[in-house]
Amino acid sequence: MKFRTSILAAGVAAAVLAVPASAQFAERTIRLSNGVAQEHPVGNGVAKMDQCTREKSGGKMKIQGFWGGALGGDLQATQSLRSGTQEMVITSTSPLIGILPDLGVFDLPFLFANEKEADAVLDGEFGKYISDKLPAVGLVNLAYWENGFRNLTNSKKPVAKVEDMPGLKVRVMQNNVFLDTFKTMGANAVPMSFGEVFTALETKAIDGQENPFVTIDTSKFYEVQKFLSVTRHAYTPFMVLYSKALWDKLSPAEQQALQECAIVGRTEQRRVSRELNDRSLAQLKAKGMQVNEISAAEQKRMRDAVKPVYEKHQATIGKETVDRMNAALQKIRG
Ligand code: KDG
Repeated sequence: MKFRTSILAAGVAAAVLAVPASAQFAERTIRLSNGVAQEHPVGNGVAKMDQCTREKSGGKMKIQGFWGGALGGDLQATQSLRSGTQEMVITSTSPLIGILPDLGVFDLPFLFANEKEADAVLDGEFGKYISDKLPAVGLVNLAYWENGFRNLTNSKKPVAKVEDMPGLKVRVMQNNVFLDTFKTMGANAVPMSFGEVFTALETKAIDGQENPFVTIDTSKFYEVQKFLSVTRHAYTPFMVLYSKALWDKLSPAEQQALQECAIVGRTEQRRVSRELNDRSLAQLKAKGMQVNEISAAEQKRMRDAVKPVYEKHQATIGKETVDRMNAALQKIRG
């Protein structure tokens, strides 16, 4: 009996292998949206991922990018995935906390000290722990890419210490942790989708916003912002999300190709993001922005000021998720 089973298994394996790779792939154009401009490093990552899927599928599987929120903001596009009307979105985790509250852990102020820590947590057990929660809400996370460390810009004054925050109307992502972080520092925090930010800054409906240098540069916020304070107050990941409903209709070969190519895209996107980070800062200075660092002493005072945000949001994020994040960071820091 055992002999016959192994013969059967070998037969199935041979049959699968006998199917030419191109036959395991259907002709597909996968619609992928993002809220930033194509010039952002996300564009480099998507180009690499598209090249990879075309190679693996014999040209049958293509990725078509839609930029600048053309298919809706992060939350709206993600809801399209959940309803099965769009295949992919690359989105910040922050606007999705209404779908999965655990994602709020990434918004806790001053959580990561550097990119090395962020990569280790996101690409390790903790990142998988969060990704494993997503199929239940209709999403599949193929990889974490880099949005990056966030810095404050505004049109009114330099911000060198926490006492400089009161009086500033600052746009934040639609997320209660960010809202509380900036309220706790004394700013008037205004939640708003990314697509509305430039016009709101231009019309002075808001004084400031906060994003990584690369986003400030590629979204041309320097045209409507005078002051840039290097606060590095949070590190935001991107998630490369696929609609679970549409994912389940893919062949194992198509799923494997997309999974592998999202990782290939991640390597490229993070590389370009970190390469551009310094160049974007230089570009922002050249475009006339007045840039100030925050001294270590003043950064510590900001950290101390926002500690209550951790206590306040542990319950909504989930104690297990916060404990697992803290354990992951302690393991990395030794
Ligand atoms: O899709 C990415 C953007 O829409 C957005 O997430 C960028 O960090 C961002 C923000 O401030 O909304």
